Amino acid sequence: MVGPIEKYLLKHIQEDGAIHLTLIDPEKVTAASSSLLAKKADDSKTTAIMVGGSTSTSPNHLDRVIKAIKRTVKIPVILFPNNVTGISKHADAIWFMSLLNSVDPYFLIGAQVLGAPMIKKYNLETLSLGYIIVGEGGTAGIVGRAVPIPYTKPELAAVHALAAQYLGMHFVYLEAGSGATQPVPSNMIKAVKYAINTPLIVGGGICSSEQARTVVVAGADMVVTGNIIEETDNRDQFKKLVKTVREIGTA
Ligand code: 1GP
Repeated sequence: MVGPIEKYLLKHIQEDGAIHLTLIDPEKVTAASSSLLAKKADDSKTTAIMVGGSTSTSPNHLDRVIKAIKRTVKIPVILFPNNVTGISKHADAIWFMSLLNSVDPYFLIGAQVLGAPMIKKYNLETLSLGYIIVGEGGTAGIVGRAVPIPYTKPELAAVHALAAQYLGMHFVYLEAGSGATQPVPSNMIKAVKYAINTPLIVGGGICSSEQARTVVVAGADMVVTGNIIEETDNRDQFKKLVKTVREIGTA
């Protein structure tokens, strides 16, 4: 079944060719500062806000952050959980994700089993997602006990993504890790895009409009950025990046 937030994302991908999502890490913000970031993201015409971080552990703080964002903007707020503590009843939806290249069953299915009853209780819309960590992998790779797929092995990323699709997952996410020194390279994005027909999300280390352009041209349907919006001296750069995603998507 496809819920309203999934329909919203698919509609915007169809209309704009590619969309931008803003990631806010609850660990790096207060409720007040998350509201300012959300306003900046919304003003820049990002399509939705994701909330989550690899080392975030306080459900109370997460609730406060999401409530502050929801009071400020109307665009959807989607949870991007690192664990069962990443669930909040105040969000509009949750990436219900499995870290496909983790060696730890907890991140493949354990956390999902523990979190499922709470998600049902809160009536949160689930967006099923195959999450694949590549390249440096960053903190997400370490915390999630992943064996990151090297950038030199695009075909391995492609078969992970294909397996996700065959398992019925509706989205695939290629994650380079927040703050990665090199975003996911074009040849890996192309190989994955060629293998699947579900929407492809790409994130990690994208901090310029040129880099955003490269990942959209290679085939990303959704571009996620986190760090760039927090760099206050880069207000215009963020706006330009979001605009580039849409412009290249429709080109
Ligand atoms: C991390 O892909 C996201 O999950 C965002 O990464 O913070 O490097 O933009 P950045």
